[in-house]
Amino acid sequence: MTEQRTTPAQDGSAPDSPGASERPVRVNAWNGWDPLRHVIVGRAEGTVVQAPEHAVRRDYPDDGFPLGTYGPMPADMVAEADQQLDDFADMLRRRGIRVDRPTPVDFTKEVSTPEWTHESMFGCMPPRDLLLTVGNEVLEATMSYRSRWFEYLCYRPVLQDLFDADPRMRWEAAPKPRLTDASYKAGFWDTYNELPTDVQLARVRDYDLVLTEAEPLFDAADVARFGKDLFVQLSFVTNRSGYDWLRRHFPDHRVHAVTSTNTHPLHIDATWVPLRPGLVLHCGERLADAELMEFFKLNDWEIVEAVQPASWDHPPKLSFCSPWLAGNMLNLDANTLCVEENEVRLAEQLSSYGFEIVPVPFRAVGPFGGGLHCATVDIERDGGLEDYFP
Ligand code: ABU
Repeated sequence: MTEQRTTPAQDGSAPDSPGASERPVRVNAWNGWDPLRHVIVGRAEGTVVQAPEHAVRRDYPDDGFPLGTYGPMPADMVAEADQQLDDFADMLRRRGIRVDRPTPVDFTKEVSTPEWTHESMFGCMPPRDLLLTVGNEVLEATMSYRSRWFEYLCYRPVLQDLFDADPRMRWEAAPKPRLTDASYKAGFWDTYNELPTDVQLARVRDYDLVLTEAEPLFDAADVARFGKDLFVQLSFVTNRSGYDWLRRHFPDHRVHAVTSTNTHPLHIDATWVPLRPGLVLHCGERLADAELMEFFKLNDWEIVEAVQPASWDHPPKLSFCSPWLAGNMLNLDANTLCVEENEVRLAEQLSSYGFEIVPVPFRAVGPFGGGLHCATVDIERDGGLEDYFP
């Protein structure tokens, strides 16, 4: 029998609406657009600019963290981001959506495995990087940064609750990676950013980036779910072996490896964004593979090129996301999209396709790793497994 959870939120925020808390917990999500019933929303609390590591280069000379330095994000930025995250969570609750939140740990702590030690963790944003829901399964991704190796701990209380409440839930974790020096190309970041764009793009196309193929590595946010088809972007955090692991792990799906003309590929969810059956948003600056475009066109999907983001001229401090984060939206259903409130042009563009737009103040969350899609993980959406590319 499915247990009912009716406990109010423990964090002072609004409790789940009566409708949400009376429904049995049910892990079920096959795509990004079916009606949303239950979601995880991340937290900014405790986030640090992580200690230097092979996988990633953080260099914010104008914002107090020049190359090689690390430490807690400024308290005012954390407070503003957490306010926006809490307000967003409350808005979702008011719409009858059940909301869970992660439990931060001390991210300033040194962490280690028997094979390495790292001076810091990172945070518990964005949850979309770590968790992938496919049907009744929630899969913990490998991740590829040492600073994010232990991030799963922040989500274990929520995952344990889901597991206890839904007897159908499959709780999976991809093989914990070793992340020894063998997983990274030595000196990659010493030269990559200075290379001409055409050389960078050739390396993206040939998948010659920072990760080696020593072991499977992927972030969940490199996977876009379109029912029976999963599109996995090869990126700075997802290697071919990670794609291959996903392909074998989901034998009943068609799992596709994709790249785009993005010199700094990091998560697919601002590049190739499912909107509803038959409609996908594409970041025109990052041209998708010809085969990917063809696959969608042959199946009569319309590919909409996103307008230039409003955040183009105002990159936030300490942010490692591009302005294309504008396209990182959350569907409440196939007709309703949460869009960052400043992205008015994008909202207008999507309204013209018939979407109801819910504007959400979220710019302060960007420096913590993402937009409205990154900051969430869908746990339950209505609907079942469909083939949109028959
Ligand atoms: N997951 C966020 C992607 C951000 C970007 O494409 O810039």
